[in-house]
Amino acid sequence: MSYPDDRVDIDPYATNGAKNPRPSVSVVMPTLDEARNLPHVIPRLPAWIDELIVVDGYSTDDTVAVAQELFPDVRVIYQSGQGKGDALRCGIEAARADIVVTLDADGSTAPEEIPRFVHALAQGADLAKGSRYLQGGGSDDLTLLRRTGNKGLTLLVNVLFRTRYSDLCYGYNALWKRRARDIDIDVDGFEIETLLALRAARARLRVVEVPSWEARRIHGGSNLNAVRDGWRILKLIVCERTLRRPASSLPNELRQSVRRSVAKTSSPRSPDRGP
Ligand SMILES: Nc1nc2c(ncn2[C@@H]2O[C@H](COP(=O)(O)OP(=O)(O)O)[C@@H](O)[C@H]2O)c(=O)[nH]1
Ligand SMILES: [Mg+2]
Repeated sequence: MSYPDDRVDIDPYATNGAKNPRPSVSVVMPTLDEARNLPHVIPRLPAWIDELIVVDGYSTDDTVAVAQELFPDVRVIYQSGQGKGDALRCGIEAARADIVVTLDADGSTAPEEIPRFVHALAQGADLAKGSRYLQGGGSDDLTLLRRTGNKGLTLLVNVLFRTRYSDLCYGYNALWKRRARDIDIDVDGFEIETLLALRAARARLRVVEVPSWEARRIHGGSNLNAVRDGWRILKLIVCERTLRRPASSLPNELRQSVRRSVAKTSSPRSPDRGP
């Protein structure tokens, strides 16, 4: 598959003309104390995106002010709950464009790769899933523990769900906004990426993996805890497999109790925690 030249700021639809009207693109960026990283990310966004949504988790630094200074048209929303999954749910719900791209704010996911994701969707995919294990992808940010855990969980999912994912737990993804209903995000934490992959498989969506290079976070430390969040992901996989149907089709009460049991192990960082 060929991709538009990532290093040039081009609109992947520019050549389509009036025949294929260009779908609009929202970039959803969850932020938690990323003020020092945003200057390394926001200026690199392609000029042709239609919307930048920063979903802030009540940062204690100047994240919101820095985002507004760097991108005056930014839509800032504050997440209603806690955790990255909750932030992405709020951001995807708020997105007004046809396509939603999820991008980290810490400098680890490259804005220059956005055309690859958009291109994959334009070519017919429902979900474009970043992979650090395809040729052209890789990571400077994976510890041995995270690499091993991700490999094991990916294998487990491929066996249980008959999928062929190469990289389960990676936060760089894009989907058509109209497909968000099939995914129905109902997890709060870092298991969000796994949920996207599992629900997409179960809804028989067309998933295309896109090679992606994960850089090291520029400033600060990760909010992810490999053991705690790995456990949450494992519980989610078992839960999705044993229920055998989307949790969204279950009666509301049962669905809430499943959500509670998945979320029980720990709660993500509370909004009033210090830096
Ligand atoms: N709004 C919000 N963003 C979060 C939360 N946790 C992490 N993020 C953001 O999600 C992205 C990925 O988080 P990070 O801590 O780097 O996790 P890692 O990339 O898996 O190591 C970054 O942009 C974070 O600022 C949260 O609870 N709320
Ligand atoms: Mg990161």
